[in-house]
Amino acid sequence: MTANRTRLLVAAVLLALGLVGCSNRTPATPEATRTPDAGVGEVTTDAEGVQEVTIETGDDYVFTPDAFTVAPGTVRLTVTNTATQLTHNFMFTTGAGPAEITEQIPLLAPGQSETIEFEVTQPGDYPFECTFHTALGQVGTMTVSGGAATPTASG
Ligand SMILES: [Cu+2]
Repeated sequence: MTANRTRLLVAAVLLALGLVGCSNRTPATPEATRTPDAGVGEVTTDAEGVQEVTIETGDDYVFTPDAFTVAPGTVRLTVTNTATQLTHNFMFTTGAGPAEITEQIPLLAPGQSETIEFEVTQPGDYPFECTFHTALGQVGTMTVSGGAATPTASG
């Protein structure tokens, strides 16, 4: 009796998490449950030509924004975890982009912010993910455009 109830409960939880059930259904795109800070997702270029962009994640399974575009060159990417509960990470999906980007943020605790810097040369789409929550849809894409970066700020 108790075991049956437990099994039922486990099945219900798994169903709720979408881990079982119809597997050929396209998962719903998650939506951020928070408002991003000003300037988040905006790509700016400093005097040295370094492109800077900040993306956020929080107590949900979404990168905000989940897509941004940079030009070939140096990218300084900051990922801020505004969560009070959830730990995330950030890495480019292995073997998925036109070229490998090995820089990553292995662990981003609630309230933490980390910056990585890397070079991109080959245009195309570079998928990234939080490997803790890939199954929950916490993925995104950095697009490298064909042109060179133009400075948007001086200093
Ligand atoms: Cu995550």
